Amino acid sequence: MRMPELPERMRVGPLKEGAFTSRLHSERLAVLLGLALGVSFSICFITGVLSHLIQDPPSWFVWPADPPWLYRVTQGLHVATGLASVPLLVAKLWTVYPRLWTWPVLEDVTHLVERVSLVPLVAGSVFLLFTGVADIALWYPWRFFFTAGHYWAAWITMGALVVHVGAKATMTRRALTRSGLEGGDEIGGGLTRRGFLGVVAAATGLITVSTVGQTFKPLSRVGLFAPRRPSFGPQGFPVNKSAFSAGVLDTARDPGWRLSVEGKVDNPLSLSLDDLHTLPQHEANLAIACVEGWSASARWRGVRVADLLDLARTSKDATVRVEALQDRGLYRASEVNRLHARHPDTLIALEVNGETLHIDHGFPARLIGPNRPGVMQTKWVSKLVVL
Ligand SMILES: Nc1nc2c(c(=O)[nH]1)N[C@H]1C(S)=C(S)[C@@H](COP(=O)(O)O)O[C@H]1N2
Ligand SMILES: [Mo]
Repeated sequence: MRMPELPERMRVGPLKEGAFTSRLHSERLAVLLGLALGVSFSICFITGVLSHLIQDPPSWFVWPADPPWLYRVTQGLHVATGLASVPLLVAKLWTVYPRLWTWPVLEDVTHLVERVSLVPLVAGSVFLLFTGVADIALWYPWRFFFTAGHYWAAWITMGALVVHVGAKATMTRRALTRSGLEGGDEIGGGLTRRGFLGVVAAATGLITVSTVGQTFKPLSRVGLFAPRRPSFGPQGFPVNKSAFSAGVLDTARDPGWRLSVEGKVDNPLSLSLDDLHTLPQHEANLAIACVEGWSASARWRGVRVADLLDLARTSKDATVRVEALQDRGLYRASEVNRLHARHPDTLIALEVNGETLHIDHGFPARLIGPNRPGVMQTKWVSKLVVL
């Protein structure tokens, strides 16, 4: 079935032939921007799914504790590629939006599928980048839970992207084999295509360079737009959640504070802060790598989780749930898998950079371990429950 020709009286506004005069609405430009977005979205998706698996592991997934810097890199990439996608997406949408007014609206079934897949693709992309940017700015102008919304939108968007890539494969190949970006540039004024691509590349580069310093030390001095400065905060690194906002100011300062080790143990423990100080202390250089893309290293000192587990007599492959004094909030507990629990650098830290922990860094004791998302480095610990 063929769509009829567009009736004469409807050929107005954007439906008029030649309504879009800019040479920037070119197929080849759309393809180049699409390829760049394909790469950034793929890296962003893989690193995002990985972060999700680490925080909510299915039974077949055990995230290793080594190498200790791996999560810092994958999550740094997640946020950096997400931010870099913003100018790319804006440019891509600008380049292709006239196609919304092409006639016939539908040619055949393949065309229908391709058109329909644009709805989740465009809406999902905009949603992902908007919620991601808002999240790293700690701004939550919505009512759903960010992580779940962002995660499911990513699957829908990537599904739509696969359909889109499939539908555009032939056109992409055609556009790429045609030579030169400047073809057609003799018509119309304004920015050339090469110039436009240059502007987009510069914007992408600028966003990356001015934000990646929040996790990449050499660029921290030019991190003008980085939401966090890795060296800004008590004891030289940032605080997202203060003791005040977690509602633990009093319980954390209570001299009667104790750390209990319970659950599947033969010898349950209840240790005071002094007890913890009399146990062997270990030091490790470890980073807090927040899911928001910032990270900061420090030298931590405290008691090995493995030593506590041995004292409490647990099985060697025990998983541990670490609970905070906090009685509300999503990050009041985290799970330590068997590899992390037995790693010699996974600590219940009492000190950082040579000082007693600041209350906003988790005094009297916090969990800190290698290769863990920041949200799983629980502060104000009061309980280890062996599962
Ligand atoms: N008890 C508790 N621990 C917590 C959090 C929290 O909200 N409550 N926030 C986590 C997050 S998101 C990060 S990135 C690290 C470092 O957070 P900070 O900047 O708040 O110290 O601590 C983690 N530990
Ligand atoms: Mo975080």
